[in-house]
Amino acid sequence: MNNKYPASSALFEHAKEVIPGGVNSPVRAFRGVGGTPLFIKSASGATITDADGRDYIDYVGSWGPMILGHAHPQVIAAIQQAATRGTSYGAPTGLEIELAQEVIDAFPSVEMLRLTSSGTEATMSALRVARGFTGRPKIVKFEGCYHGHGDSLLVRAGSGVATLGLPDSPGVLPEVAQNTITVPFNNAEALKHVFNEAGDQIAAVIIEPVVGNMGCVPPKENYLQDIRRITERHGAVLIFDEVMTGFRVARGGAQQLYGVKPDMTTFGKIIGGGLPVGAFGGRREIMEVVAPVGPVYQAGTLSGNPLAVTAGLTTLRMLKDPSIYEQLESAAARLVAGMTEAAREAGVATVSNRVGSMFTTFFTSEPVSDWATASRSDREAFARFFHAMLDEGVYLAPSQFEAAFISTTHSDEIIERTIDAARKAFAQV
Ligand code: HOZ
Repeated sequence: MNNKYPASSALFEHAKEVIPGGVNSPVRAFRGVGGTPLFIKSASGATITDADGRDYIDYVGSWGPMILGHAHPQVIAAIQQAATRGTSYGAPTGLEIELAQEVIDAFPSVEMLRLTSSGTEATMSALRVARGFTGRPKIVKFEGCYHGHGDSLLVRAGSGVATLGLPDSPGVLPEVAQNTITVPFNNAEALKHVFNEAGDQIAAVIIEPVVGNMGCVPPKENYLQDIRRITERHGAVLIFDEVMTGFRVARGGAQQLYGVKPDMTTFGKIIGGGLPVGAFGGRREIMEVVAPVGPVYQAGTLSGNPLAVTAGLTTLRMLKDPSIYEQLESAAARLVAGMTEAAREAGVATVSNRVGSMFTTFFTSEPVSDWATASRSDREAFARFFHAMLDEGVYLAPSQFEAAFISTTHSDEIIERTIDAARKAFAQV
């Protein structure tokens, strides 16, 4: 029993009896930092409340979706209204067209979109489509990037896989894994080399254009442009996984920010407004291989679920106000500057990477640009910082290899409180 968090601790003990590891997704288990995961009772704005009744400033934001803060009144009202009309039909609705249109309008590279219920389904399906379209077997992913838990993608993956230090997952057949080639992020030469060796076998390159899953790692200047050129030259499908970055780093995602047009894009998180929605889309010619137009099968009972689509649509429409992205940018910049200063004052070596309202403070003194550099961070120092922040009422992702997210409800006052908390927490590292 953890006396600091008696209610969470009791729930965790019970959960472990009936749910593997007590959690329904490994990243929640605090394995990277030790201790008892907080069980959450409610959330509102930038605050989450745990089972012991304690409030925390939340920088997890459900791992990205809650860009407008928790329980936004407009989103909640829309969901409540939608629920009175029934919660699932297993038949098409006009709402799905509206959501697809919002995404297409924001992402010029996307001409058609198929909705799923999660980001994992979206990336898995996008790869199948790319293979069906090109008739090639292999895919390329980047070390430390994470694209959900589809078999071909659990190879040198980031997020929970990196946090737990797992080798490539048992249960993934070697013949599946051997069709996944991995290369270091931010190294165009390594990708060129792979294409020179096996270019005519490669169906797709899938990338988080701004990585969130080894912590936040931005692309180097012209890196995404280089990848675009290489894939184009070899006729491989370029897939931007914008599950995290879509509508986050800019309305039009990382592809808008860096001016690169992929062939396909995957979505999740924000497009569901906190309910389960994913999507994959891209050039019409590619998307028309998807059943029932084409032969590549992909399906889902709850795909395009009316409640989830309503939450997403309401969120995307509210995000049309460009001042929102300015506000997020300045809040995040202020927070990261404040934390950097606090670390410096405490004599703790940190490097912070930030793109818009997502960021990670790495406990290292070298620039972090790929998995090799991210993985050299001092995870024990991170764990001490994490728990000290928790004591100060700030909830960060419980791993060095995750991004923090800011919402529109992270006011100036909340940012200042977080910087004060960081000052005290760095002193204990
Ligand atoms: N991409 C999220 C973590 N980096 C997913 C959350 C989860 O795995 O539960």
